Amino acid sequence: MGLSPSRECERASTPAAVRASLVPRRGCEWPLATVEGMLLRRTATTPAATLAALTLLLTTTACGDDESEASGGGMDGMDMSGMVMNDPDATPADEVDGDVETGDFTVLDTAPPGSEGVAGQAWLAQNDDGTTVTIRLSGLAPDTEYVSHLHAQTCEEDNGGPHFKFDLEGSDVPPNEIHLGFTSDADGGGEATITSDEQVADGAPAVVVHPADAMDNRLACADFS
Ligand SMILES: [Cu+2]
Repeated sequence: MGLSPSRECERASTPAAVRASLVPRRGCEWPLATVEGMLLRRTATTPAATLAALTLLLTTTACGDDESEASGGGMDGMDMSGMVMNDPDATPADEVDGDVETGDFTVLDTAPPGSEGVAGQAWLAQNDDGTTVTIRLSGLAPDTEYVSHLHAQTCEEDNGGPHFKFDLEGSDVPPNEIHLGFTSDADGGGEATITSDEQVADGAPAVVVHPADAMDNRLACADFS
């Protein structure tokens, strides 16, 4: 566990491929210690060559080839298109007067190494005013951006499946989807609330949290019930 880049990434992440490529690849993140070990073993050539390879490696970024998680991180509480993903002035879902469902976050098998301590809760509230979603987490990396979406399947079904959409044929950004974004505090805690003036009804059984810089990485999931 912990080492599960895609097959394409595995090929591209061999030391030879890393050294051969001058183009930083998205989609290929190995724990640095592992790659460093491979490089040191296999390139007992010159310290300078090893250093150059490691420097190149450090410029590569985390996985990003999953079409379903195309929207990026961006500023705290916003996605890249400037959509608001956190409304600190909204009444949190657990305090909304209406039909409130809740669930506990479970760390997914796709989470990055070091995520074992992530925990938290999510709430989905619906009433005549629409939908409110609140998430609260702990055990995250400190001072790090995270993005979360309502998903259309349960955590057990394909780690939440695709994003929930009000209009299945519509866009993959708010307001057609419900996104939440936040930056964790220095202690690894984080919270976000977002509202929609439409009800999701029973179309959004789960919420999934992703690191904002690796949106295809599903870190934690909570089922509403
Ligand atoms: Cu998601």
